[in-house]
Amino acid sequence: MTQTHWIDLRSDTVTAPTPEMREAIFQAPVGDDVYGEDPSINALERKVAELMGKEAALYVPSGTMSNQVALKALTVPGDEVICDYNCHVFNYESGAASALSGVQLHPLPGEHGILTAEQVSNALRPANDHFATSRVVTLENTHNRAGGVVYPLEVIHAVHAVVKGAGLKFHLDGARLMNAVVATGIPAREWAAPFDTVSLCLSKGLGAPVGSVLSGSKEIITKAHRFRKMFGGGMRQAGLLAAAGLYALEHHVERLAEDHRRAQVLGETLAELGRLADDLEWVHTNMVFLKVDNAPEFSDRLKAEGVLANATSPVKLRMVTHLNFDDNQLDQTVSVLKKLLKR
Ligand code: TLP
Repeated sequence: MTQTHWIDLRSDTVTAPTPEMREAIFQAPVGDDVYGEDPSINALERKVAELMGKEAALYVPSGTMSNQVALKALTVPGDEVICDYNCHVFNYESGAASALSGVQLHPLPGEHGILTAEQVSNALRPANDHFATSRVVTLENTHNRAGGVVYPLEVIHAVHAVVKGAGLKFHLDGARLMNAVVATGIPAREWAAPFDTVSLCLSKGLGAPVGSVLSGSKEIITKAHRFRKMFGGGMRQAGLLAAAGLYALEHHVERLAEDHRRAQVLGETLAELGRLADDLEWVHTNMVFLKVDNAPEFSDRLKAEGVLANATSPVKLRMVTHLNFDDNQLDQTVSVLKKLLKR
């Protein structure tokens, strides 16, 4: 059901709904969600709250909105949000945290996207009129720009101890949290437990066309609900979309292991060619980064061979495996890489 003849490795956001998912969309009961009356959205929110071990959840149109309503609900203008300098909130959300919540981000140089408890502790601002108020620490798991890296759970616990010791709030951009679940066997609620708010995307590896879900306490989700409306994300009969998300959570989680296996093959191929941007031990889930002399030019050469991959820096490209990338396409991609990158 992909609508394209390309081998599209630009992102796991490029997938098309399967025929079965389309059937679930077709059958979905709907209502007006601004009135709280959409049964499919209500069922999705209950399911994700349960999955994450939280009191409540909120369906929103995108991962960006999910992160941003969370930050808005957890902060007041003039606050500071501590994050890794490669995280999505800092790099790819159009400056939303400053524009929409009036907060400043305090990016720290994480190694492979991972912040240590010591780094976070050293970044806390003393109570003093000169400083912004340290209010939130946000982590990303799996970490996109680090290459789909799974955050070590013990590091999360150590950061959590610092966060709570200082009376801060803790947010998780878990856009690809289910990839971490499948890669480690650690259940979602265990990953989610230390956090006040957790954002999960349905439209990445899970293969739904639209939507993310923010989970947290009833109090925070009630606030986030108001900010979703303020940000223009109050939807009506969006149960059609939520039904795809429900379907994805029921049928597309275990299969993420296939995406991880294919990413390993790409990683091994690139390592053999001396072109893997990082060591193979950092290929944890569904992403690989390759290093070349000129990434935009190499992206064009790949495209001429039928393979799409985005440059993420002047010398790096990202390849992301997903639901619409099969073993046949994997073989073709490996051949193309060997042809273009042979030493
Ligand atoms: N990531 C996209 C691009 O925006 C870079 C991608 O192709 O990977 N958190 C993380 C960790 C993400 O990777 C993304 C999307 C988001 C949040 C935002 O999700 P959307 O695109 O639904 O706003």
